Amino acid sequence: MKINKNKKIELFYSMIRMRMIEEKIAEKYSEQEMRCPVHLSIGQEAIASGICMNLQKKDQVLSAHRSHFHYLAKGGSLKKMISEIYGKETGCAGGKGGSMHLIDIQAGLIAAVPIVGSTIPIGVGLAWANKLDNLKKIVVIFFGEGSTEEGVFYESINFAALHNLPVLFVCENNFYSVYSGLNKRQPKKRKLFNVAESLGVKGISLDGNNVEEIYLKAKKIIKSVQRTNHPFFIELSTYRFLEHCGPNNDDDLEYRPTSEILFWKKKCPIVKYKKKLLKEKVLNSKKLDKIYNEINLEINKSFKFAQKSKFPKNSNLMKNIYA
Ligand SMILES: Cc1ncc(C[n+]2csc(CCOP(=O)(O)OP(=O)(O)O)c2C)c(N)n1
Ligand SMILES: [Mg+2]
Repeated sequence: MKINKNKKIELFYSMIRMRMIEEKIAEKYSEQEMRCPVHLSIGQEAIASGICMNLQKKDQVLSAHRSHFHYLAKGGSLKKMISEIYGKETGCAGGKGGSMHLIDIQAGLIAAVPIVGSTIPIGVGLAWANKLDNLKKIVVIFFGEGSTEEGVFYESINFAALHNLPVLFVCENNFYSVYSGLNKRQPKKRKLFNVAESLGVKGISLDGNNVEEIYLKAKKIIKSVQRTNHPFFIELSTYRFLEHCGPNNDDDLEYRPTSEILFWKKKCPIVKYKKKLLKEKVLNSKKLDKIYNEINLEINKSFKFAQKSKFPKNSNLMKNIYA
């Protein structure tokens, strides 16, 4: 299957926009106006873009602590996201959640929860409810490979297989859980998608930095999940470029070998794709400048909007609490 020129530009635009947004968050974080922790996904853009480009508005997404890209790629509002990070009432969670608790039902981001693994059963439950109600929606659960070390992961995969639920598990394998490498946590030869398969959910592993491959493969998989109501598991290898939590580079801490960092920087999903599109003449420097300017304008407007917005009222403190 081929991707047309407009879709290629859309994929590139979505990735570079997400990166520029997080670069701005990183730049402004030291101003101490964003008072929540931020887990930036720079380096992992291709996954959110490639998968979500295949979703419809009615489809539902869940995420974890590293959630900005999932919200943006699902069509969330940049103004609402930045406002949420600034703790303002105009934020998507009314300013009470911050970066790790993005939620926007209209946009289809049903929950982002930083308890590792916790949104996996929520997503499976949602898919079950959708199936019982005969709603033709797909649920996509994004999680890091660290989540596969939580017991609830196994229970959820089993349940999705048992009840044939329309859910897509998307495991972003960036090989680290905070400072612990996967090679210190799991046996060397294990493939995470094999674990899902052993429990009855079909899976594949993909290069998480190749946006076109992700987009095309996910298109087929999502169609098949919709048609058959069978769950599917995609494992994508990728790398986060910045520290686990915060706006900085932490290469000096040496928990990740320099050769490994260099290897993955060379595989940057955006640099690689830009080169490809320039070569194919889908992009040129004039078009690129137009894209950068447009995105910069949007970002600056959104930050201004967030900074000008009000903090939530004290009287709202106990509202929307589940009890
Ligand atoms: C149940 C639980 N245990 C530990 C933590 C602390 N913690 C926060 S993020 C994180 C790493 C998770 O790694 P992974 O799932 O691979 O996601 P990544 O940060 O690599 O995107 C940990 C251990 C937590 N939030 N929840
Ligand atoms: Mg990880």
